[in-house]
Amino acid sequence: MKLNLFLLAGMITITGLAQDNSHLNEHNIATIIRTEIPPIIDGEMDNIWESSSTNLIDNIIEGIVSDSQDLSAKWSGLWSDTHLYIFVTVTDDKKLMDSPPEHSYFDDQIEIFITTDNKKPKDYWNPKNNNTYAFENPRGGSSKESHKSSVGHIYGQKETYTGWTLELAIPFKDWGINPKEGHKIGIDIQVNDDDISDKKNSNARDAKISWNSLTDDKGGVAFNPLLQGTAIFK
Ligand SMILES: [Ca+2]
Ligand SMILES: [Ca+2]
Ligand SMILES: [Ca+2]
Ligand SMILES: [Ca+2]
Repeated sequence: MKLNLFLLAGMITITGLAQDNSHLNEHNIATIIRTEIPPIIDGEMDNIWESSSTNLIDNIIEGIVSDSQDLSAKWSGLWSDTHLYIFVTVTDDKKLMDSPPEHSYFDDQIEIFITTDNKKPKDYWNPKNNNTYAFENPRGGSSKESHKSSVGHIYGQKETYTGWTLELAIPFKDWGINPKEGHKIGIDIQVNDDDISDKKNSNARDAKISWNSLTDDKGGVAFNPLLQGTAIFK
């Protein structure tokens, strides 16, 4: 599957000076708990999610976030023999989707980057890599995999009073692996926030937060998988 160049373009932040900020990465470690009961993929938190651990998406890597109502988020993971499940809860005061679908990264959107074996290859987008995945999940739009072919993940979203949620099921058969306890993946989850209409700020998002990356320079985690944290299956 060819690269989604639109997504790539959107993930690039023009920064003037090219700096190597990979040393700034703090490498968070998340725990993904095994579940025998699959969650219902509908954007609502099933009881089974109560057994998962919560990871705060709290690094501001672009723009200004005025408070937690403006933009804050957290994610949890579960795994079974067949799937990785991810739940993201976003708090966002103004829900805005005013950019064309191919530029949905300029709206309210969740981006997920995964290295299936935690090896985090330097050339993340090299088509020869079969261990790298990227997803974009615009609020109210179609969640899609932007890197690597797949028979498809399934997802559910829900609007909440304070923001929105995303619930995702990714089949391991797409990754060609049968993970066991102790398996590690590289992962970062980021949330874009658009609050000001494009007519006023010329087609740009207003802020971006991440779980692990501390920078969006040079395209951030989209081009440097070393900016991913690590999640361990338990
Ligand atoms: Ca659910
Ligand atoms: Ca906001
Ligand atoms: Ca927009
Ligand atoms: Ca928003």
